Amino acid sequence: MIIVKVGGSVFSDKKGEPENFDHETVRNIAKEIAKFYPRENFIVVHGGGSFGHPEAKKYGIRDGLPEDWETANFRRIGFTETHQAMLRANSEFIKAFVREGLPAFSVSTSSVFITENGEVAYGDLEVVERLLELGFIPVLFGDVSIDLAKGIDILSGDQIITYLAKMLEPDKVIFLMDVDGIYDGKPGEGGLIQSLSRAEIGSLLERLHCTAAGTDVTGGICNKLEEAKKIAEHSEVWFVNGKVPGRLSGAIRGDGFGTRIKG
Ligand code: IP8
Repeated sequence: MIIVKVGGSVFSDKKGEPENFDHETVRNIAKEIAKFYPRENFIVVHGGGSFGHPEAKKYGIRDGLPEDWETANFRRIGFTETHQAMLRANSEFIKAFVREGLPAFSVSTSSVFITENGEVAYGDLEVVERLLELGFIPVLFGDVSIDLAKGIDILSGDQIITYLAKMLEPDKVIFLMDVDGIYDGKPGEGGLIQSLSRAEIGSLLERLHCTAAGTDVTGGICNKLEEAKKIAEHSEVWFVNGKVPGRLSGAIRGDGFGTRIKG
């Protein structure tokens, strides 16, 4: 089984118009998965990109539900609006996959996971596992979440991946990004790392100045590497460019261009 994470910046321009969607890229991703399905089972998780994040920010979802009824209700409306925005992105994914003959089935993250301060506290994977057994491709997404500490919060696609990988132990986890993989420095400055062992991640994090406080100078890569370190305990991890046709296929086959992390 292979888990594919489609980063928000792969299918959407975060700095562009709200809810812009790169149909061509997602069609290509679906076509590549269709070359391997049903020999391989897949779970797909996508991020927000230009979907969901503007609403989450506008309504202050990460600040949770306060005592004050008016503010709390403003946030409750925002919780719904943010989820609906993510459903619109998800719907485009499902349509693109179905067009390629892939039985992609939408699974709302907020109906499966409960968080505590934004971290997964509880996840019920029964439906996801049954869908896989029945030959479906479950498609989850970064979403709002019911939160034990704050009332409501956001659960990012990357955290969903870590949880799914821990529980389901897939053969591979493939992160699709808008760059060619992990660089030893900022993309364009440091060289692309094509192969990395789990043990080498710690020193790379230091070289990239990823601090314990999570300061991230390289565009989310510190967090991704931290997650990859956990996942690589049981699965092979790939970081490849999701905008370049063929790269996903290469990672699925195991001879692709990008960064491969082995345990
Ligand atoms: O792009 C965020 O998911 P991410 C989802 O994976 C929302 O961090 C609701 C903003």
